[in-house]
Amino acid sequence: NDAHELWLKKQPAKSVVISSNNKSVIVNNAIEALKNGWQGENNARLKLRIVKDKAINNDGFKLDNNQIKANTPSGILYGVYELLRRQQTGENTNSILSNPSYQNRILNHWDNLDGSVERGYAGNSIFWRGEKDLAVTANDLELWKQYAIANASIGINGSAINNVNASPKMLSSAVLQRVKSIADVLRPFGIKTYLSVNFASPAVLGGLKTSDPLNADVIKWWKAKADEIYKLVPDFGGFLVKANSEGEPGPQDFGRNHADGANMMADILKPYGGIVMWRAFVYSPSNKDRALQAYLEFMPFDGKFRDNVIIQVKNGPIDFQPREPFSALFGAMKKTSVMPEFQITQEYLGHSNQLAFLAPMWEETLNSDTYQNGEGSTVAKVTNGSIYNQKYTAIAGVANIGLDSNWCGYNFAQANWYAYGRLAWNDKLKSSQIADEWLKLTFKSEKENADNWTVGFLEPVKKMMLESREAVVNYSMPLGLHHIFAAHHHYGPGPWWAPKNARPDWTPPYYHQADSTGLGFNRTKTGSNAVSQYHEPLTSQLNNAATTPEIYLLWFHHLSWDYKTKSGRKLWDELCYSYDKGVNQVRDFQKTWDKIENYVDSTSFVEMQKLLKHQAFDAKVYSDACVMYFQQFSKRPIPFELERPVYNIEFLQSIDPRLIYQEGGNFNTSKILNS
Ligand code: BDP
Repeated sequence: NDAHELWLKKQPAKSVVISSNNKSVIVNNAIEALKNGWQGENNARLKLRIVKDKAINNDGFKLDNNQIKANTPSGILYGVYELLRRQQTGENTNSILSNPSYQNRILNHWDNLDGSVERGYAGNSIFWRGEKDLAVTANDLELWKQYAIANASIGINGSAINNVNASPKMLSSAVLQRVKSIADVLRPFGIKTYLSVNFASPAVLGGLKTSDPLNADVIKWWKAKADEIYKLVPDFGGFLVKANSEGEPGPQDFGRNHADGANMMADILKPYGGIVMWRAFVYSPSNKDRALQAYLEFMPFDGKFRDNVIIQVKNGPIDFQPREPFSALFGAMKKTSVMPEFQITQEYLGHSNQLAFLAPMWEETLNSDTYQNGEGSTVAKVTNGSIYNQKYTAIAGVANIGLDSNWCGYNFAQANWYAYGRLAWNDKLKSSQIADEWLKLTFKSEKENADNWTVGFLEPVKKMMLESREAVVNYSMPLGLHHIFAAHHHYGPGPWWAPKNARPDWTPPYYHQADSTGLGFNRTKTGSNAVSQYHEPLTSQLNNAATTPEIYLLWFHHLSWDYKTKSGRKLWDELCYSYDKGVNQVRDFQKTWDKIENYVDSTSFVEMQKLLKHQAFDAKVYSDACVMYFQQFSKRPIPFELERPVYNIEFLQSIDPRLIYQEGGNFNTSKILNS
């Protein structure tokens, strides 16, 4: 099992005779994929046909009796990969019509020009090595090609290739040459290139006095820049913009608003067919509840954006926590295109040291009912164009990809890249099906006896994957808790962290509100009233603890330690039970994995065994830290039937949780802080 091959393991291919009515580079790449991977009947005849079929949308396709039909070359490419996947996983290959849920299925790379990756846990950037090292090497070209193939195989058709915290230098002519080279490699696989842009580029890079979006010179500057880009990259996708957020510049610096800023860019990109993805990730310390702010700041502009602007909204109102309710902006902006942003990289879910299969999280968000256009107005439907009339539809995932030989930091993290692409293509897919596919593509080899493999490997490992994100929630932030991670690096527990001069909305006590009376953030009508941003019946449901789904309980309510939860246990006890459950889930994962040793190569086996051991350590650290910290407020005993804490809270407060674990399960004592 060569992890670098991802889910595209080389199999000995049978021979196939292909006829095609199209000779584009994309179709040629599709033909090459077929020749390398055909698992059907030997010497089969396969037809690839570009047609005009009204049942097929965008880059969708039909698969029937050894024939693939599509309206576009990309559609043929996706049809081919669907066929190859079905051959490998043993699914039927006839009478299939498949249309993408979203037109633009984009990866956001938080890659910096210097080669580092913000929140990246898989090595440095595959795109950048520094502004002095822009020359394109043969290795670069080969790696980008492999990246493009992997994306095409799961339907991803866009890459924003630099960090949303964008350096103005990204738009320099020298850097744009490299952007062109990247785009030239991605294009033959149906992938458009996008750039994150810094709003202050006209001043910082262009030397203008201002970056005011209504200033004529500024507009001229952006226009010239767009011309330059489109000469190099004729199918350039557009701009991704983080403006007036976490210190990034934006239109508000010049007394303008989000619509002024986004529309200026949209007007410039329009003649080229480009789009602007304008992020709604905004919050400032002055407001009383961070969860309210994106909604408050963006709702007044609903209907004010050009049709080639899409507001890019993170799945939850705060920030990619292990669990959040959906952002209230979904469905509420009825006259504006809105796209979901998911995070594939595990910033808040254990980096690349913990197993967390994220499809269940995204499925949960996509299936959440916003009720904004009646029952059934799920997040998926209010963003994919099936309810509102959006000219463009899109979805973004913050990539977990780097230079590590396995691309993603650990083997199973590849499943998250895979899952994101599959869900972006088909937002109705079930996590279980995605896990099933990925496991078969990644681990199943010819020699396995199918029955044994299914019972001995596939089923238990799939179960482990499907439970893994919930386990992280349980041992870190159960019952709607959020943002109680350690500061800065966001790894491990930090519920106590609140230095005097820290921004309050960056400190965990702001979010958990633990005190002698109870725990949780009151976002009901008697609190910050975030519940009012949701549509009925959600407002009423969430306003009442008894009707709030327990997974969101402490997100919306500050409840007494004795509050009776659905299990019949008091809140304090339930909290302890949740943490304990998370720890035990990971220990069960270890047992599951140890049993499957005979089904995988030893490298994969040992890697995962080590990872789960590390995760078990981390889970216990998280659980002990939170239980003991909250116990200082609850002043109640840990239910006697549960395992006791094993670490001291003073110790846990003194360590950097990223550095304390040493391979094999020893403490790295040199990394104990204050010692
Ligand atoms: C937060 C990350 C930060 C990103 C920011 C964003 O901690 O590194 O820059 O989101 O999405 O989750 O802009």
